[in-house]
Amino acid sequence: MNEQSLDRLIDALLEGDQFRAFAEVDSLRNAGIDNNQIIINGIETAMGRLDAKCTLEQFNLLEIMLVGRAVMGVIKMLYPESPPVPTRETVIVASLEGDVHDLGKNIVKTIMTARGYRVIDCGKDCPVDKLLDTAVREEAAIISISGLITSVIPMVRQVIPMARARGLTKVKVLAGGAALKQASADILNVDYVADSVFDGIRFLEDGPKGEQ
Ligand code: B12
Repeated sequence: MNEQSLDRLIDALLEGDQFRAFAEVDSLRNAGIDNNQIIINGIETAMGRLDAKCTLEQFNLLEIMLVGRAVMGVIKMLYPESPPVPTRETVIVASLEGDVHDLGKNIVKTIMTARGYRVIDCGKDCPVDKLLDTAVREEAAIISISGLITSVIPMVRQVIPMARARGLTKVKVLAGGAALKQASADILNVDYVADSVFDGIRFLEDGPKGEQ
């Protein structure tokens, strides 16, 4: 892997410099680095480093928003095509009530759509009731919850029992995002906790790790 250009992409993202980030993505792709690596080793690493700027003591909203814009610009550059006609199941994506982080959710939406899923976005700060109403109405096979703050964990635990009570007997519930991926599927009471969007898709298509 071309560590130097990945570092340059990370710097450009952290400076919120969208155009420099695009140029770095171009050179990474010319060097044969694929989209998965750019997202996991570039974008996620950059956002991990942004961590320090997201505390109560040091919090610069404008700076963080510019970084977010640069990240979503890069995602659009990596997945430019208009959505294909869906060929796979319906997935509902959301960040739950109290959680306004949506960059990860938006990446999940873009990549699952590009993969052929029919994706319905319930947005951020979404109450579990609204999530499940949408899942029933849209006949969803999968619910993808993105969680960046730990306070949503009790809500995540309620999703499967509440879904079953509404007759969604087969819906699969996936969890991901920085706060949720530190917990196990048992603790979160979900079917699978994904390390990345690619890991989540692998679970949906190949089953639990080790099963093929
Ligand atoms: C950017 C950011 C913000 C931005 C969000 C902008 C936006 N539109 O999303 C803003 C400035 C708004 C923000 C606000 C706050 N934030 Co903030 N934020 C972050 C930061 C720096 C990066 C998060 C991010 O976007 N990561 C990048 C994405 C791409 O990664 P990701 O979500 O993990 O997604 C990838 C995978 O995990 C996966 N994935 C994600 N979801 C899912 C779901 C499924 C199903 C699957 C399969 C895969 C998957 O796909 C992605 C690509 O692979 C984190 C630090 C960190 N290390 O995470 C803090 C962080 C999440 N924030 C935090 C806090 C405390 C806050 C605030 C409360 C700040 C404050 N002090 O007031 C507020 C309000 C929060 C609220 N009520 O929701 C804490 C949370 C602590 C905790 N554990 O509870 C963190 C960890 C920072 C910290 N160390 O304190 N924040």
